[in-house]
Amino acid sequence: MKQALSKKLFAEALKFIPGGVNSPVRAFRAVGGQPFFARRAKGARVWDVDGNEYLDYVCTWGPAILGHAHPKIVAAIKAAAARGASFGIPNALEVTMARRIRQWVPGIQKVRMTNSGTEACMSAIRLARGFTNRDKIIKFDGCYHGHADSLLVKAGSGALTFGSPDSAGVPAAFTQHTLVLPFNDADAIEAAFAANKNQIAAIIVEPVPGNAGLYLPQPGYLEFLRDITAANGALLIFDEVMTGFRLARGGAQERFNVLPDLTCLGKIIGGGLPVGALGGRAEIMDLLAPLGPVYQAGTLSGNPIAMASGIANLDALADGNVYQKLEDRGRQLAAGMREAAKAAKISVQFNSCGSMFCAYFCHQPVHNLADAMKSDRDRFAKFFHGMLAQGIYLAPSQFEAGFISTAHTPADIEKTIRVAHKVLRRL
Ligand code: HOZ
Repeated sequence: MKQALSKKLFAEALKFIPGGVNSPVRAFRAVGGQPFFARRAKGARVWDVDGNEYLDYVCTWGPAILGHAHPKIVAAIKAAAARGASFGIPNALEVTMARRIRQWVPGIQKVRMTNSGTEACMSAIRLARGFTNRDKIIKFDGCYHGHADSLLVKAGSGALTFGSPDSAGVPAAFTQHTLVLPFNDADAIEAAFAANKNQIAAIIVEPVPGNAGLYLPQPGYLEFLRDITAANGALLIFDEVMTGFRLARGGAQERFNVLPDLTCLGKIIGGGLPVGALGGRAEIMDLLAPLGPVYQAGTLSGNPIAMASGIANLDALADGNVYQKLEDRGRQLAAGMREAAKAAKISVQFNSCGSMFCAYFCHQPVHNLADAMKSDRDRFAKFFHGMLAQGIYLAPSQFEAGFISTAHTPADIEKTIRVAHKVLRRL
């Protein structure tokens, strides 16, 4: 595999960009080696600057649910750009987007667009505190809700990958109201509510945590979170930045039939452009400025190119077959990978939910962060590089989820499984 141009670019990047990357996980530090530099992507494939081709299971960390450079999205972006890149004035596409989100996401009556998932989660916390007049929030260790100060506590994704789940630069005073609990542990939640009566504003949770790998809620757990928040006058916030429009048209809340009070969205609703959104019950959302006292704003929020791209992405998801296809591919991959691990006599916990997945190298099932930490990360790194060398690109960290798009064909998945058989046998 040729790497000369990627190596040269990375050496240059290191001179001008911290760590050579604009988001930590991309630096490959968790798996060793150096990142490749992308030149272009189409469908389920990415090509690097040296001409190598990869079957892509990162899918730009989730947004590319239709694969890369989908013609309808490309056309929508071009047309919107020609009309003007940004107005800072209300535009009709914002209304179309808001209507579409409301139609499909059952917990959302009103929605405010942001520029990223980080902004959406940050604003959701402020809004929950403003609505309840309470300060404390509960989050789960290993869940990642972007990099706002009060949420960067025992966080997943890059923070976990690089061993700084509690980031430097966050004053203790900013996180003193953040209670961190283990996922899938009902007793811990009950104890927290008992010890903090009338003080907890909200629970924020990724309903299917995808930033410490991927693990699923135990049956009844999301319903339990719904009930206990309602019983205690607290809000339930679903961070569906990854799962929104992916695990079902209406996200994890549709899939598991549990309605949160507030929902954070991102990724898919921008069709690959920077975007986020915060939505929920109208009486809560109407506390946002200019109607209410909770401030939230953004020059590029509702940006017309991002809206056009996102609407084109959502339009394509309206086709009834899309989600069945994603489920089928997800099941095919999971069955094949489990079979490959068995044949290689290696203990792999292959967790999957629809078109999201993660392989942990450990003996016991993974239901929370403590279980995920038992995975053999050296083995994961070898697996990652073995797959990459054969043209299969997985997320370069144990603590990230994999994504499948509608552009991945059964033959692509079959090829991935064939490669995994080989790679796992050599571990
Ligand atoms: N935190 C992102 C995934 N969970 C990584 C984003 C990126 O590096 O592009």
